[in-house]
Amino acid sequence: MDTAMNNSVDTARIQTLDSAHFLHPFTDFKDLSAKGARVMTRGEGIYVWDSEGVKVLDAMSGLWCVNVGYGRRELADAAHHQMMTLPYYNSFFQTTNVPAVTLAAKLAQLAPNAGERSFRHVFYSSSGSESNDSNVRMVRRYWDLLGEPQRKIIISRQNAYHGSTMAGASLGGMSGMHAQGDLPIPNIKHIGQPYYFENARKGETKDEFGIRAAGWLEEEILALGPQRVAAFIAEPIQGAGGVIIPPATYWPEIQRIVDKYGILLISDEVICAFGRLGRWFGYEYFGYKPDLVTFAKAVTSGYIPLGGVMVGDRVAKVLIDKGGEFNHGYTYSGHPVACAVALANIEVMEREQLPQRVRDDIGPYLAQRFDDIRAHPLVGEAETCGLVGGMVLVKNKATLQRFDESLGVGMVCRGHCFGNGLIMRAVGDRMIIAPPLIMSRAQIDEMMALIVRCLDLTLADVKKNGWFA
Ligand code: PXG
Repeated sequence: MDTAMNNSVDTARIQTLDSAHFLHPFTDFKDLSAKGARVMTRGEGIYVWDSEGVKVLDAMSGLWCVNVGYGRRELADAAHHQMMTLPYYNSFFQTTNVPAVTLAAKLAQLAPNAGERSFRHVFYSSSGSESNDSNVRMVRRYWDLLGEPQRKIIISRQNAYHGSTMAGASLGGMSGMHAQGDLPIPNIKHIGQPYYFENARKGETKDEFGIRAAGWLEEEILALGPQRVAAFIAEPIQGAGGVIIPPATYWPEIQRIVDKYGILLISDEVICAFGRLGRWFGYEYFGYKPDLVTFAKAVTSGYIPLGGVMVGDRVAKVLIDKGGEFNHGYTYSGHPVACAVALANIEVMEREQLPQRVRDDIGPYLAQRFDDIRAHPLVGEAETCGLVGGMVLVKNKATLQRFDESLGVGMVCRGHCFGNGLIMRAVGDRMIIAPPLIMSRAQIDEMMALIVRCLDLTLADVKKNGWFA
């Protein structure tokens, strides 16, 4: 407890108002009303404080976004300055603004040059979901303009997350989301995910499994008819799905398949871009070449909403040269304040060399510390990549038998994190982290000690309940 940080918010009053008026995303409203939401009031570095003065190490960077950490004056100053200069102007009617242009050029410069697959253009939105809606619009327009209007189907993967709008949720492979609202919309198909721990055959190596899992894309293309397939969309590493890191063979094989059939490749980098994997973009880490790149979240380190699509030359050329007016856009496409904050955020990342730090220093250090976690009796598998990590909790370490899902062991662990000053997420029985990129080694040690404590408490619970084999 760090009461010095209590900035005297009346917790009970805020909770009452919260339950009376605020419908939270992905929340059982009645359940939350009964419990009362935790009121977060302040952030500094890698820590946040709640209204009771409790200090919490935020190992999720808010929601995969606060990559430069909390309380960065440069970002606030950039917003203030831009708000006082030009808080808003649209970019619909033959006008533009300085931050939006400067950021577009900056993003083009950050993306590695890759011939026909270079990125010189950006289409802006305010979120990852909207950006993926824009992707669907651009992909369909691209094929229409090329005289192939029958190419309508976008292939995605089960347990992918691509947002929560109608198109975003449809592209995503979350069955719980599809079950509400008659989703997916037409012309979206899902193949299996490259999750070795769950989907590999007995005796199959990771490399063999990676090739087989990528092969599901080719099977689907052939089943649908290659001339009907417009694009494949995937996250470099599935984030919300539980930090599913594909085997090294997966992405090269995916690249071979999309190239063979000439279909577009969309890399949804809402989580993996801006240093998370030790590169500016996640596709650089895996070495593939997408045609469209979705970004959001850490482009502003979450300080203000901004998203967009980096449009590679292959698509941009067709939309620009053949397209005429593109009937799509948002009030806030190229919002000057959001773009100014993004520029300040990228400046911090460059100055502090955050992608390089993740690649050469704290990423490898986190990986090393995860080796200790792997030895924990409750942990069946634990893996990191850059500054994301996931571990699966198992009933029997020797046989890797999983817990019955209905027991909610991941939620038990998350409860202990909540009570012990750590934010770590549970996705089923996978515990996942994505901490701010500014972490010191000492702070990684501090986080790992908290993780071990929470795993120990969870182990004691499952033993007490007779769930452990
Ligand atoms: N694509 C990916 C890969 C994402 O992770 C989105 C698109 C949608 O972005 P917006 O800005 O519309 O939310 C995301 C968002 C979770 C969780 O539980 C993850 C996200 C959002 C909410 C919850 O891990 N990712």
